[in-house]
Amino acid sequence: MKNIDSKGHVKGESIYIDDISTQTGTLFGYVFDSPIAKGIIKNLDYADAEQLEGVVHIFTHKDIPGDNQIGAIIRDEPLLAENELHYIGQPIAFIVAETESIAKAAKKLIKLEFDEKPAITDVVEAKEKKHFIIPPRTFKLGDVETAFKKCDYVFEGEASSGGQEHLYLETQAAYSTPAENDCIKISSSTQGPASVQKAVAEILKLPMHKIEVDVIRLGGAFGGKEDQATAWAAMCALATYHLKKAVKISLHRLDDIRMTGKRHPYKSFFKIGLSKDLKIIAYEVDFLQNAGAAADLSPAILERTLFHTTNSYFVPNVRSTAYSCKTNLPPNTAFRGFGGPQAMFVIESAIAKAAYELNVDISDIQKNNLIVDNNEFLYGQIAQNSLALKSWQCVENQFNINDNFKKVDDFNSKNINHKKGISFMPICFGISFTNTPMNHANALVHIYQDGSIGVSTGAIEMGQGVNTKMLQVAANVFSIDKNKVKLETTNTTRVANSSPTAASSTADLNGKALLKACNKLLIRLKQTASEILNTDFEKINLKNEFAYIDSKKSNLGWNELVKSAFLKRVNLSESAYYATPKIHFDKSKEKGHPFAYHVYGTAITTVTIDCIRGIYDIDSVKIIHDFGKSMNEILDKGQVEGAVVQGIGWITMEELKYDEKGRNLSNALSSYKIPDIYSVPKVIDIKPVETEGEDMAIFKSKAVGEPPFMYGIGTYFAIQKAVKAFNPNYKANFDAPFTPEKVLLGLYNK
Ligand code: LUZ
Ligand code: MOS
Repeated sequence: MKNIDSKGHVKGESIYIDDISTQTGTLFGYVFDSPIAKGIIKNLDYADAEQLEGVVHIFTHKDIPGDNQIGAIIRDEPLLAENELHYIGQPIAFIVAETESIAKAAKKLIKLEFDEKPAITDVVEAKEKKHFIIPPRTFKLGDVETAFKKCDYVFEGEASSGGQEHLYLETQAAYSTPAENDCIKISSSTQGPASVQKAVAEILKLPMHKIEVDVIRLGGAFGGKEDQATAWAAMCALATYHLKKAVKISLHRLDDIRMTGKRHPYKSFFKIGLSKDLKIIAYEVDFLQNAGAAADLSPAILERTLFHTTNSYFVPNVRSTAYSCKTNLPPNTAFRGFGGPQAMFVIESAIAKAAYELNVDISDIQKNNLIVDNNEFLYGQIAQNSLALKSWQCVENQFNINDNFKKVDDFNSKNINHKKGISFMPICFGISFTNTPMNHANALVHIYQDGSIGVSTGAIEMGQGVNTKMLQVAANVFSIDKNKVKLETTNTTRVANSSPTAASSTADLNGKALLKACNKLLIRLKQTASEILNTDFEKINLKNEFAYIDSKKSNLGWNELVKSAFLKRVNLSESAYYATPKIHFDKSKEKGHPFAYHVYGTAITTVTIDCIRGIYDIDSVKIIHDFGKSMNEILDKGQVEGAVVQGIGWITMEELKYDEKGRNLSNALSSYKIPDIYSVPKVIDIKPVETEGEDMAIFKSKAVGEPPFMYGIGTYFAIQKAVKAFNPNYKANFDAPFTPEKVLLGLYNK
């Protein structure tokens, strides 16, 4: 089944925040933000700005009736700055005017006097000064000290990975409208409507029931709207609260890039120990996470980094420590993979380093250490149904791996100015929010008397097709045509206290809740049918919009059945709650069983580099991916393709640069390059690994949003091997993104 939104998207009829018809008298907001990365506000003078014709009001922290706070995990982030400034782009005032251009003009009239202080942008400096968001955390398995002494080989090194701009097509946006009795309705481009509702209620000192948050769909998010949609919604709501007027904001791209946080850059230090037969015996790593100026989701992201320390490998002795370093950059935030990719890049770097030193192929070490059933992850969970080795073997067989390696060698022996490289990238990603209490969802189903159905869940449609999957669940349970089911907007008055659409878990959690609600209704409808058809309940089945007695079709159709149930006063509405069973985690021991299951897969990537220019082409990425039993192959393949390209962008070309004053030098699409049609792999071949599926996944169809992002990491090592093929003196370092400039330097370093 195709994405139910595809027609609307193609015709331009799908509605995003900026497409919502505005009320008469709607006002427009514009943010006045910090021009410096660190300092103290001495004076804020907005008298002239407020005089400008068409300016309605300029809001500062003084206008906030409740807590000036949007920090969800740690209360360390004011909505509007009070005295201190912590990053360039930090909101200070919210200008509300009759038009956006007036608000923009007013911004230029605001005078800010400040005392500028030296900014910290570097994690090593932040760590030395002990500028931490939370105290460091350590996960341990076995005994690394003793184990390192027994290793035949020990290698140390460092690895860095860069940040990443989300570049969702729809920028951050919100539209708030007044309702009676001081209530406010907000349309927000958020992954987490319940968190927006809670934050706004606290800021306005109102009970949550006075704030309604509604989401039709997002134009992409990738994690960038898990936490960071809140500020804009809160500013609009603050203005609506005071002015009793509708207020809208839709960030301009450059403002969005400047003001919002991104993927966390990491700098990491590793030590890896192996035995003669290339078993990894011990692994030790320190992760330095660049959190930016406030906590945001950094502690949770740090935690996922720790969980993914050893990727899809079993290492019996591990010590992994992670530091969340506070710097003067915009608070970094969730981004597809959520700290997992950063961890996985480091162990892949450690393995590559060992392989280069030992003069073996990287894959000789990788394949030899894949996690198998009953191995223990460093956080205590035992591997079950591991597909690490199986997906690896499938890649070898289905894509003729020996042939591929040979072709690369042949090419390299025949060509001087072009070299090829090939790499394996296995992945293993844990599915569930690492914060156990977040693993729950609600669904609400109405069957209308004409047989049509309306479904509400806590899931946010952001292009990934979750609404299509939800529709499939309902249509499947009742065995009715898909056109009979409609997905309603995601709204806090229909589905309350939802977790954000994140952690790849949304189809699982909301799908399971929806399945439960539909099954409860199904029982009532079968009961009704058995009464009408005068037969036992157990004999009734609903199939293709008809009631069946055992396998014999009756003439009781779906519409008639629903109508009869309605007249018999059977309740045709139902809600249900689902909470992932079995998972738990004890933070005092850093042990538990945090994930419902893991998603596995293996990719092989082949690249060709141009040894004169340093530029490169990605010839192919061939993947065996663990979909479980996919409930929608079109959507799932689309997720894998998009994730691979986004992962390659992160590891190769997307280079965020800040100067020492904390200014983003890559603040536009002219200076920040994301993959386009010319730079994507020429071939992306995706095949499923054969498996029974996973009971904890909806219809055994595994979570797909984030895991394939990490296939992109393989490109780094394919390029590196190509550089090595050209320059025998190349000193491999692990400093992503591997831009053409760095390739060129690598090709000619001595
Ligand atoms: N968000 C979150 C996430 O709050 N917790 C998680 O574990 C997570 N994992 C991936 C992406 N978003
Ligand atoms: Mo996410 S990084 O699943 O919002």
